[in-house]
Amino acid sequence: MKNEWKHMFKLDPAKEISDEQLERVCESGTDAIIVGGTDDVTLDNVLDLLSSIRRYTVPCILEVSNMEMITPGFDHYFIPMVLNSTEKKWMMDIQHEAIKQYKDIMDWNEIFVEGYCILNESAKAFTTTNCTLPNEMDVEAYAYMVENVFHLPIFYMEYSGTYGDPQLVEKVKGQLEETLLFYGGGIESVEQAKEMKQHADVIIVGNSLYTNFEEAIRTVDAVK
Ligand code: 1GP
Repeated sequence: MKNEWKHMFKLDPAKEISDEQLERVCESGTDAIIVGGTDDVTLDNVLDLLSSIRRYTVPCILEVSNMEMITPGFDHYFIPMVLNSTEKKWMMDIQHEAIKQYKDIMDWNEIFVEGYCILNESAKAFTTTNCTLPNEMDVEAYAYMVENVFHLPIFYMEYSGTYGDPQLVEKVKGQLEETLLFYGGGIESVEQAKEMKQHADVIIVGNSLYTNFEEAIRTVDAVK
């Protein structure tokens, strides 16, 4: 696991970004670009975005949210297991199906499984995967399980679309020794980036690239 990672941008293949902005994202000094989203993600728009990012040297990661978007050519693949989904499908069955289809070509040096905890009830991913909102003790116990039961490399606190609770991020970090803590959601300023990075190993900045580009770019230097 790359524990020198500190900052990543997440680009949504279904959203527009200009060539000039993409260049600045890729040359920003971020540790990697994650390609991922919930709605309207297709193989075509994933391949378009991948080929644009590939003009630069920044590592590129595919976060797999449906089977149709899987393609070779990325440096790494993140596979989420949604811990607080009420449906086994999102924790186990899709991954099981993917292994059946692709295990002969899967390179486990490139693949990282994420224990995913979705903490914003309004996030599209929360409703799509039929999540329930965990309380603080639940989240801490999920983190503990990800490290000690499942031995996964990443625990991802996903607040997508809203800024989360830094005190909870701090408590969750206290549960983890080996597993890396990823925080994503609502980071729109240098101050927020710094606040979450105090506790999380890696912060992920997504939506603010599409709403306040200049400030989003500044989050890289804020945490490096
Ligand atoms: C989304 O965690 C990322 O999957 C980042 O969240 O889009 O709210 O920045 P935002």
